[in-house]
Amino acid sequence: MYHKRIEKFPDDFLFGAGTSSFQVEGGIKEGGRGIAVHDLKKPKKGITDFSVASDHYHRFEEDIELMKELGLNSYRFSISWVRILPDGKNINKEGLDFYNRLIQKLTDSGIEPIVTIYHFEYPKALVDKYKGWLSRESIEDYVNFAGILFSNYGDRVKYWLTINEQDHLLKIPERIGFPAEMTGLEYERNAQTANYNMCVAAAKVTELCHKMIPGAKIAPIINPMPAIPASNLPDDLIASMEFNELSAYYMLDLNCRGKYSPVYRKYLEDRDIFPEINDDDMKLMKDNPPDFIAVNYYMNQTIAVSSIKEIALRGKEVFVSEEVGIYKIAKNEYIPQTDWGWNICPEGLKIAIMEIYNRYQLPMLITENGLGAYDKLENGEIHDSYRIDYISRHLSQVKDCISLGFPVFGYYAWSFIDLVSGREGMDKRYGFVYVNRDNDDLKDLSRIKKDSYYWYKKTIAERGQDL
Ligand code: BGP
Repeated sequence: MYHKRIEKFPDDFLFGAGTSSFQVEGGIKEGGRGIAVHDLKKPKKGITDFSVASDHYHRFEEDIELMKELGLNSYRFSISWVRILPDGKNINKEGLDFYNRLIQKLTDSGIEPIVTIYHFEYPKALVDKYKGWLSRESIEDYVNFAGILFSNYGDRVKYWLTINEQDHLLKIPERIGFPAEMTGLEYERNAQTANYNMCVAAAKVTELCHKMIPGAKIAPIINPMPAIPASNLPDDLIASMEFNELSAYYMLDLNCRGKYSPVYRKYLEDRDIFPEINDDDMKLMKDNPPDFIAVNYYMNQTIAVSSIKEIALRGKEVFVSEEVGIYKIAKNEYIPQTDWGWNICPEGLKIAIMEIYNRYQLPMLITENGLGAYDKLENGEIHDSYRIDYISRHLSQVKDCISLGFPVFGYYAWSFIDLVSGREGMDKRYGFVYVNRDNDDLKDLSRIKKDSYYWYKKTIAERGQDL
């Protein structure tokens, strides 16, 4: 619909950027930190591990100065579970102090901290003890961890995020501590048990947050890839709707309504992977909905119906090209892709915002959005016009949504500074600030502002007037 647009973003709009602890901090053997499950994963050949990352653990003060200069009014980061509770049970004071200093520096700099409680970093000790999320004991340990954060930082942190992309997390075995050999039916059943336990844990933490921190707001984080039907065949539209249900909304239905949606329930029943659930847990979820929804958006998908008529298991890949009997991913001539084959479709962000609001009627924060690219350092400069183009077009869609009346109250580019990409190491960079290192050579780890840094600074100062 053609419509009138706001001239600038509202005064209280949060212009932010984000990171996660294991991707940015490094110092994994320092400060009494324990071992997280993914610390043990052998990186792909030629790709770095997380041991030094961007060295934020030692340079956070310098990094916050750069945030301040950029004009960020909010910063999203995660707290490493194993810095706070190295063995999953006992508090490590050094870990508490580290985040205390970080949060203090942020608030002193006028930057609103927004904390992800659990971003892909699970204590190995809890996997060894009771198989992590497969056991109900995991719920209490997560609640205990969150309670420690609320009591130590709740005076300064008012926005909390429960679990980063639970929908994707369950497809990356090493991040939840499932052995790599676990496959097939066993994997799928266990993933559903872990999913259920995480939903119960998130509901308990939502309840606790509201009890412990007056006025605090808390949300789950979803990574939707809103589907466009591959053709005008009605079955492609149905397959697109089912794709959205099975890849994203199944989780929000549990978080926001305490319900398994019909399509998701049937999917689980037909494959004999429906987890054991109980009425008290479902009531707990229903009674403790989030205050808002956090959306990580990178790409959309184009979906066609899968013509194979059979009930099949999905497997543990994050991106499957076909869910047999349901949908398959199709090409779309209108949508370009990144160097890593991720679709670039800013309109997809608008579709996600409209769909999520229409379904849940909750305010939204865009907590991740950005472009992974091979940046080149040339004569001390990084000319990343492709990133400026990507972010400005996505932010423009957010402006459009706000103009239409959708309650989006902040945008966090991924990422503030270069960090170690989950699967691609330092090759795939996302930051406004370049970190002078590569996979094999730590160089001097110095910070260099990219062209996109200056562009975002101007955009924030003008409150998005040019978008
Ligand atoms: C999101 C994660 C981030 C980040 C981002 C980019 O799913 O929440 O932690 O990794 O994706 O992904 P990648 O580094 O694989 O390009």
